[in-house]
Amino acid sequence: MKKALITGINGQDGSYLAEFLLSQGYDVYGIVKRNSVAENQTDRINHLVEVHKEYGDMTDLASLMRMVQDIKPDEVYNLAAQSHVRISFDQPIYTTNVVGIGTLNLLEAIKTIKPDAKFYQASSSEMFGNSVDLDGYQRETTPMNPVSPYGCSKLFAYNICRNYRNSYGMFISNGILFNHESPRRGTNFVTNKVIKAAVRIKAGLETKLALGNLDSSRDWGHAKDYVQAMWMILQHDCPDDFVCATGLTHTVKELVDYVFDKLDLRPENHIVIDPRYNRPEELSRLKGDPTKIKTTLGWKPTYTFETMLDEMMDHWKREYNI
Ligand code: NAP
Ligand code: F7E
Repeated sequence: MKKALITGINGQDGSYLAEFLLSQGYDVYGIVKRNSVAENQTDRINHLVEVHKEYGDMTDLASLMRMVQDIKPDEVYNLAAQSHVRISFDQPIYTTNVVGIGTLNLLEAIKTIKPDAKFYQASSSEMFGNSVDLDGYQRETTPMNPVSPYGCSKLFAYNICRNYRNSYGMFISNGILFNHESPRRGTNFVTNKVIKAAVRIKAGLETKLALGNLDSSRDWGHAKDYVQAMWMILQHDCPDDFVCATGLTHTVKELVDYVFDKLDLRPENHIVIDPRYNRPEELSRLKGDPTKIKTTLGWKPTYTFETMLDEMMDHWKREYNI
C-alpha cells in the first residue's frame, strides 16, 4: 500500500485529493493546523474516516520532520497555503512564511529523511502576474512576473522546488494550476461568494452583493478534475512542471450574469461595487494552455464552466431549501 502525505488536507483540494487517493488504494495521511475551534477545522474531511490526521504546521520544521520520520511517505502533496490573494496584501509576511518558507521546510525534511519520496508542489497561475504570450495564453514557458505577495511567495516555492530537483536529483514536480472551484471552495473566493449570495437573495435572506473588479477574467476549472492532474503528474516517469487549465476564460461579470440569470434575478438590482475588494495590483486576465499536460499525461477536464457553476448552485440551493 502506497503512503501519501497531504499538507492542507482540510482545504478544498486536499479533501478531494484525499478522496481520490483513497479510491486508488493509498494509505492517506494529512497535516492539520491547530485551530482553537476544533469542531470546525476538519469539516471537509470528516467523512473520510480512513485518513490519518496529524497536527503540524508548515512554519514548524520540527513538526514536519516528525511526520516525515514517522510516516515515511512515498508521495507528498504540498497543498498547504494562505491561499487568498487579496488577504496576502494584508498579511504578506505570514503568507510568505507559510507558502515560501513552509515549502522549503518541507523540502528540507524530505531531503534529510526520505529523499526518494515523490513531491508535488501546488504552484499557481498567480505566478504569471500580467505576463501573457502573444497568442493570449499563459503556458510553462511564459515569463513569471507576480503581482501579489501570494504570487511572489508561490514563485519562490516553485523555484526552490526546481532547485532541489536539479541539485539533489529529487522527484519534485510543479503543477501550475489555474483557478479551480467546487462547492467546497472557500466562500470568500469570487465564484462561491457570488453563488452563495445569489441563492440567499433568491431565498429572501439578503438583497445586496458587494463585489470588487468585475472586469478581470479567469480560467476556471473544477477542483475534482485538477486533483486528478496532481496525481497524474507524480505518476509520470520523470519529474517535470505542468500547466493545468481549461484554455477558456470568463470575466467576473460573465460569472455573475450566468448565475443571476439561472436564478431568474437581475444583477443590476443587487450588485454594488465596493473598492474594499479590489487588489492594490490586479492580475487582469488568465487563460492557460493545457497542451503539455493533455499530450504528455492524457489529462482532460470533465466539467465545463457551466456544469461546475450548476453543481455549486445546486449545493447552495439544497443548503437553503429552494
Ligand atoms: P485552501 O482551501 O485555502 O486550503 C489550504 C489549506 O492549507 C487549508 O487546509 C489550510 O488549513 C492549510 N494551511 C494554511 N496554513 C497552513 C499552515 N501554516 N500549516 C499547515 N496547513 C496550513 O486552498 P485550495 O484551494 O485547496 O488550494 C490548494 C493549494 O493549491 C494551495 O497551496 C493553493 O495556494 C494552491 N492553488 C489553488 C488554486 C485554486 O484555484 N484553488 C490554484 C492554484 C494553486 P486551515 O483551513 O486550517 O487554515
Ligand atoms: O478572485 C475578482 C478578483 O479571489 C478572482 C486562489 O485560489 O486562484 C485564486 O486566486 C477574481 C479576481 O481568486 C471580488 O479581483 C471581484 O480578479 O476568486 P478569487 P484569485 O485571486 O484568482 C489562484 C490561481 C490561486 O492560486 C489562489 O490561491 O475575482 N473579484 N470581486 C473578487 N474576488 C474576491 N475574492 N471577492 C470579491 O468580492
